[in-house]
Amino acid sequence: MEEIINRAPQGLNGELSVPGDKSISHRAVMFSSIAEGTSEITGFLKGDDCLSTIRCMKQLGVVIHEENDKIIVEGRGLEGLQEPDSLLDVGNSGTTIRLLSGILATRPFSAVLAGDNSIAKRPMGRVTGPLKMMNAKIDGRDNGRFTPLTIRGGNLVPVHYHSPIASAQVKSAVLLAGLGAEGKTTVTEPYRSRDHTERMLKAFGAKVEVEGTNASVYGQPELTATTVKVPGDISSAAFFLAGAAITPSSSVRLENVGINPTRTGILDVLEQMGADVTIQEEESSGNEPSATIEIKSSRLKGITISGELIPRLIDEIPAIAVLATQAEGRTVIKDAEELKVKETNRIDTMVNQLKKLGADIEATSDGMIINGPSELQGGSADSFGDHRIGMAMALCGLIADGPVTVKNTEAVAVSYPHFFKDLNMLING
Ligand code: SPQ
Repeated sequence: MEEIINRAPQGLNGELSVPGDKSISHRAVMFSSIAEGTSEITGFLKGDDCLSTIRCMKQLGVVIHEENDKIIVEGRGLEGLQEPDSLLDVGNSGTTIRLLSGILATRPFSAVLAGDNSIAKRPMGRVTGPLKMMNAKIDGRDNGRFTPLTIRGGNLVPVHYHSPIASAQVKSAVLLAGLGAEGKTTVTEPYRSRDHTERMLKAFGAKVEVEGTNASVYGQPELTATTVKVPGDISSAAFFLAGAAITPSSSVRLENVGINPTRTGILDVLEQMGADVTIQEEESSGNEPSATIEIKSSRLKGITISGELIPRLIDEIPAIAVLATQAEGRTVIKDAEELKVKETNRIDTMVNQLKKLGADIEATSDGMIINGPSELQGGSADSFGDHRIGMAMALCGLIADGPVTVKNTEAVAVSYPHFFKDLNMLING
């Protein structure tokens, strides 16, 4: 599939609720499955990745169905999961395979996990390494570093794992495995990564402690069913925030956007670049805060983005790269090597794609340098099967001097199935 995006002379205008948060939706289904009793999930993201999680949990014997827009999960408790009789296919979803590996490490049966071509290239040793330290038996290509993974778990010992990277998937896999070990399991990270696992495990009744960059769980808790309200995904909202900021005459209002502080780096960046943003926090319901965010187009200036900010906006960097092409001066993104191991190498992909449309952008060993503002040209771009690249490149069409054709747009269904419909709605104001 391909989409053609034309210049938007009237800007982006209107209001919108973006779909549910992907990270929270995955966790809601997994944690409901390993809790006792029936949980209800509202606002669940029906994107391809989260549907992969539902499919895998069903293969493990969990009954999951939809009722009036709610996802109902009949939890079996951790011990109630069953050995799957076929391969667990995670599709394109890194979160599914890495978090599920942590859960499966607790179970004394065998399961095989694999996904698509992109998953086959993504590093799994970061998760299988610490899980093996906990006693799980894991094999896979290159000694368990790549898919397909075979996991036989049980009899785990707790660990204090010092992760070399700030990764919520690594942290979550180890903490979930820690649920099956007797005693306290701790993960220490160089910087704090998104904390949805810690917040949600608490809501299901686990004993969780967080102190600075340490997160701990106590093993063998009784997890009890609950209700999860999933807010809108700030990573999806980021495309409209960036689009409105760079397209003259824009004014967009986004409702019910999750503003968990471990995810709001994009808001810090917009503010530092001088964007016209208003954030009105909503009354809290559940464990995750949300807000209405309004943004208008404005003059932007280049900034440096690095250090602890990076894990708080890692998935927004494709959108930020587009934003930076329209900011006055130099934007430097560093400490972002992790971008190389996402659905694509997001440093190389964004740099090559934006260069083709006339941006002044260079890749560095750990990020990119963008000089702006530059007049983008119409032309063709490709998602290369990466949802965030497809959506970021679509934004270029809004301001380029000719239409931008984005190829392989079916990938956006991973996190935002009706992205182009919503984008067109705002273009037509
Ligand atoms: O699930 P997947 O494929 O890894 O998705 C991505 C994305 O862009 O949607 C990354 F490619 O988000 C990750 C994110 O980068 C989702 C996530 C989570 O839900 O825990 C954590 C981040 O990854 P990591 O490797 O830093 O833990």
